[in-house]
Amino acid sequence: MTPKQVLAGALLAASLAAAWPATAADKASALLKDTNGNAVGKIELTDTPKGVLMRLELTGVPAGEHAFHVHEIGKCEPPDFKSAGAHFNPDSHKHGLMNAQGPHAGDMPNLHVPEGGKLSLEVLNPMVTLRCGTGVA
Ligand SMILES: [Cu+2]
Ligand SMILES: [Zn+2]
Repeated sequence: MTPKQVLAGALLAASLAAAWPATAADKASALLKDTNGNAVGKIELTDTPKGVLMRLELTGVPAGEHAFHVHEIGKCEPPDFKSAGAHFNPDSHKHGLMNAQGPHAGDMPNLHVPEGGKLSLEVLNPMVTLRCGTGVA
């Protein structure tokens, strides 16, 4: 991954690191930081009957296209966030939403951050859940 991709991917991993302990309810949220420890927004996760709805508010993120994934380990250590591990992939699929043998459950559409570095968006990932012990097809 390029540094930019690592940034966005790690954003979610960071959020999950903070979110997992609070998953008794059907919501979780976290503040997001970049690799330098600067605050760059927040994410709110809501469990729905069809997957996890993610409301993302980014500020001060470099403009351009960023990959966005759920990673397998809820732990985000700078400077490279490799502690987050690979993409969440409990079913041993291949990477990519367009891959015939894919996708990873953690694969999601790329984020397109405009000039100014602010982005608000909601995305539903139908392949993950906040509930422990309940698989999602
Ligand atoms: Cu990633
Ligand atoms: Zn992947």
